[in-house]
Amino acid sequence: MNYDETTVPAYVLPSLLKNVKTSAAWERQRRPELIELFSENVYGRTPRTFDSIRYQVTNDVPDAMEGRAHLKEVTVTVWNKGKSVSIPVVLFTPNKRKGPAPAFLLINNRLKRNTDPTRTIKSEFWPAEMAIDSGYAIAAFNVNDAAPDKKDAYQHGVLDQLFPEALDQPDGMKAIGAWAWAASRIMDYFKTNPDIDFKKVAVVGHSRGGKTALWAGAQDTRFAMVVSSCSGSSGASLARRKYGETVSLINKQFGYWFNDNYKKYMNNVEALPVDQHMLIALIAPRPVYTTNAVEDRWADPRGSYLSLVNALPAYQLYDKKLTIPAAFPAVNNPVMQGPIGYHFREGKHDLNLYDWGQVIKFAGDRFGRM
Ligand code: GTR
Repeated sequence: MNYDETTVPAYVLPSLLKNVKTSAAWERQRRPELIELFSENVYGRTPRTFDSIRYQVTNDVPDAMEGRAHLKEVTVTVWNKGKSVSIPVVLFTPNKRKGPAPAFLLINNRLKRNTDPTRTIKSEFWPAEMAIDSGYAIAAFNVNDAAPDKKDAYQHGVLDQLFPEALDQPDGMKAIGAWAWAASRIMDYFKTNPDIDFKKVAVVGHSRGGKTALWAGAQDTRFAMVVSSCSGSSGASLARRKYGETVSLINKQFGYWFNDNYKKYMNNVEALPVDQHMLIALIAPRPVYTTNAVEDRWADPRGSYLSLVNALPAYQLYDKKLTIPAAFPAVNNPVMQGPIGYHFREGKHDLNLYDWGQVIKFAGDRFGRM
């Protein structure tokens, strides 16, 4: 595996804009083309329809966190062709607020204890108190409830119950597709909850969850912001650099996250019609914040910053003057320029209080402070 910058190959990224020169043409033509290319070659196609959806509040505590927050545990159940899948959601909304609250939705790829509704366990991975005290609602669902994060069991959930055809098709979605699809169903629920400012929902994820947050935000423009922590290969980092985790390595270990077509590029990444800067560009003009950590070379921090640099032309269709520094930022020195945010922090592969602190600052400047 390559951790040596001097052996990164010379590479040419596929053209982001092609001939597109305006935001209108981007939205009409290039954006759908790119979603199609990522669906076909990387994450799989996301089913457009299902039969019905239902939201059931299973626990309602108006005075959680010593009265500072309203806790709701909600089960989102989706039906298709007579079968169903239920995804539990934990949601805290701040009691002190002027109107509906902006919200963070974490795609939780770790244990449920990280999103403990009783707050007996407090985790930096989902610092609910910090969000609430900053005026944000904070929610989470666990990826395993949509598609178990295991090579031999990922089918059992959204895929085998609701969309079994996806399992047989080379461009059918697999685990990441199912997780992103689930994030959009939580968004469906948010729309029915008057305590949440539906126009100010940020989807957040770490690592495999960070890859998923990007893909969810790329497709579903209802997400007003995307936060992707240490997402690395097939997330925020450029595949063609072949630094750290490559397309080949990730498909060997985690092939079930991606569609079958992606395997064609394991030893031929140059032929992949997309690279990850295009995934970032699909979020334009909405704010995106990505992070990396010094001790996480596996996720190719530099390659992830280069994705932002190379996504910039799409953002500039909306704001000609927007720039970000060309040089890779120094450690613990966040970049926040218009809709683009990034930091490279000390420490390991994680989503922690430092990350959330920067993200809350970034969101405050863009969503307005509470
Ligand atoms: C690693 C994997 C990464 C990343 C990480 C995680 O083992 O190689 O792509 O997704 O897991 O999700 O923590």
